Amino acid sequence: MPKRESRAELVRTLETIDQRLRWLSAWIIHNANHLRESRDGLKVGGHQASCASMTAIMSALYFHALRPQDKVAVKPHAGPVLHAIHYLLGNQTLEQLKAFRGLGGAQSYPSRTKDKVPVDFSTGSVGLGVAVTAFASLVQDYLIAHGQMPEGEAGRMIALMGDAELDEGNIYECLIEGYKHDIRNCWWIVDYNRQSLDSTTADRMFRRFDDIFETCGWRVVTIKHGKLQREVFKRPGGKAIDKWIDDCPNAEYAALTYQGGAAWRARLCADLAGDQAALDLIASFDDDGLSRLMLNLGGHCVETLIDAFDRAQDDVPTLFIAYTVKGYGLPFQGHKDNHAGLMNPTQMTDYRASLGIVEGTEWEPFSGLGDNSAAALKAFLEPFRTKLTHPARSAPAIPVPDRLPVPDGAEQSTQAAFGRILLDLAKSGHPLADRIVTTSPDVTVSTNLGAFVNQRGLFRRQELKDVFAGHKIPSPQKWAGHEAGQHIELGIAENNLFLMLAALGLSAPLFGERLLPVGTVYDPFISRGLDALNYACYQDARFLLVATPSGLTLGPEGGAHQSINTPLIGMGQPGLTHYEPAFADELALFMHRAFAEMQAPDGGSTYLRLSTRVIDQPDRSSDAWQADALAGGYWLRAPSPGSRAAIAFSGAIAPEAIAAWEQLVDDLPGLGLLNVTSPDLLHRGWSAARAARWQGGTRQPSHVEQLLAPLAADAGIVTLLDGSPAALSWLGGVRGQRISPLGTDRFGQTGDLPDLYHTYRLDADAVIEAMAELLLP
Ligand SMILES: Cc1ncc(C[n+]2csc(CCOP(=O)(O)OP(=O)(O)O)c2C)c(N)n1
Ligand SMILES: [Mg+2]
Repeated sequence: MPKRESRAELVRTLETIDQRLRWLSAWIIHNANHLRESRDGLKVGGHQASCASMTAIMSALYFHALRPQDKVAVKPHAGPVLHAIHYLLGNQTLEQLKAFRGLGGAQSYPSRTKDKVPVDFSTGSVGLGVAVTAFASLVQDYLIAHGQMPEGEAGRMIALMGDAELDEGNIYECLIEGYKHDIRNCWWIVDYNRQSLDSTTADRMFRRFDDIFETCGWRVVTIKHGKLQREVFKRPGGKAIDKWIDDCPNAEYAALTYQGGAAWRARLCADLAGDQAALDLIASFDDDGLSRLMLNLGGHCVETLIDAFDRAQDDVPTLFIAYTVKGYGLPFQGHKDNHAGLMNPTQMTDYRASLGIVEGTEWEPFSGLGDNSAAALKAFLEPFRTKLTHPARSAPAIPVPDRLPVPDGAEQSTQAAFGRILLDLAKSGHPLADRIVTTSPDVTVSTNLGAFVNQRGLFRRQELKDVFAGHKIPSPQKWAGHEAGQHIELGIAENNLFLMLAALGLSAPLFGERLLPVGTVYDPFISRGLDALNYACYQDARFLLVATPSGLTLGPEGGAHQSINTPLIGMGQPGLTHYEPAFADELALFMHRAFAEMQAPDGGSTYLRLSTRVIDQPDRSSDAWQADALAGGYWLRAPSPGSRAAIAFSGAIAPEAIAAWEQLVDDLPGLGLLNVTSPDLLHRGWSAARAARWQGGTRQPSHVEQLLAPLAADAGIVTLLDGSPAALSWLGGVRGQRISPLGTDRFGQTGDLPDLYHTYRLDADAVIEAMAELLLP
């Protein structure tokens, strides 16, 4: 802890930084909106008010409390403040700031992959950036427990968050899960400006957050008043002002903040009319002084902030509620509509002048400070250049075996085969198995992960005995929890699954240790966590998602559990390669690829759509099919050159496609049977090949073009999958061949497979009818 005088100096420096950050963030946004040429007439945007609300908090955090090993998720709308910090440090270029929100420039919201300054967690979709820090702290504990990171290197996972983010349900799902796992080393710092996008937030909630977080094992530190307010409250009449502030509704406080000193005086004098001491105290301030007093909330007082941070130096998860004013210090402070508000050029000129910044020197980091102050500030900032710019971590790749053995069995389901492949890996003792971390939102058993967990155990920081095993009660699941366990058990909350996968999948860049996350979920419930899945992919987290069971093929459990549009999700999600294997050997191949892709510099994550349906496995005469299968599709029965017809199918509905082929082939000699293992890869390859031509590359035919090339130009293709027909119907556009797409676009229902396939036109008869319609005149 610094000495008293140096602490006073520190406070002054942090105040200067606060002021610089507020100015620079406002200027970055102003430049983009008012000075940079607009070619499209669109508002560029940016959030000056949201930035101003947080600059003191960020000054106190980044230039006092933060340690090199800590990681931060920055409130999306405070992105410009982060850029301003790195600009002050000399780590961000003027060019990037001038291009804020432009192509290749500083991003509107902090982005791990696109920004040129270090960003630990991307943010943008409110709530997710907050919750991912809790999961990152769990990942850190996992690494420590597995001896992959020394305890002494543990950092704090910190979220700088807006108060409206507390309305997102995913926050509470994560709190509950965090409590179960006894998370630590996590700080959430709320910019409690009591304003969201639309309005001021509900007064009734403010005490409830304490209850909710404390119930979940968090320490809650409320930073309500700044030093000036606390001092004034001690003067005669001060208690009445303190109480008045406590009782004042959020909206009233915000409106008075906007109106300024005279309005504060009128209102306080009216409300405290009977209290002479309070009136005298109010009268001792001029209007500006009174306004300054009323706005001296804890979140704008760096001294109060650093004191609060200094007092929380243990590993208890902590929620700091820092009271702030949205738009603090700017003309629209407190105005309920200020979220997307921009200062106009005149206001900006006044603001610049108030800081002593000479016109034309707006971008100079220390402009307006005076030589001595500027030199002192530069010297203060110097050590932070390296401290706040930890180099990107990398981790050596974990070797992947040459192949993953295919489970035995003439009849198998892809789901059971998945469990078997993981079990075999667990038993093999291959180094890959030691880095796998599995996780599932309460569907571990029903997605066939159980056997892996039997082998490798549940991850628990404190040992957890298997009570049933202790009582010698027979059960196939023998799940003891211990530090070496490799399965992270989650409650039913699919959002948490994807945030867990995001955090695990960033283990290499965040902590320099590679983990290979495998998450399982029922296929329809991917939708429940879709934004979190997108969020994980957006920041290039690497994982394997196994979704099963899927489609109508689930059978009797019925419509609420039968996924329909997930193949389209798989096709539409960047950063995620989707495969729908029909057979166990395909699955082994795709899992093998997934573990390699997860670790490749330009790789990505994988989504496998599996099924519980047990089907006949093909006799393979060679491995020749594999390269095509990995590329998205292969001919299970090759068409003869010039063939007039083909059937293209995906996944566990293979037996219907094969049966239709067998019934049709005599009438249609040369009929092809195409197994589309990844509509996603086929489509992407096709699009990329077309784009290459216009991007100056050479036009190589894509895999799907090559696959369809043997068919006659006017061939008919019937497509079949247990999901949205649109996932395959586009095949007709590749060479202009005619298509009849079969699939489901209605909700499912209970039934056995013959009934369901018949009702939804997914059986061999439907294929034959569709083919007849295509080919007969
Ligand atoms: C999931 C999601 N929904 C909606 C939005 C649009 N949005 C952006 S900011 C915001 C409110 C922000 O309020 P708060 O978190 O209090 O931040 P402040 O700007 O007040 O600091 C909303 C609704 C979003 N970014 N993400
Ligand atoms: Mg807010």
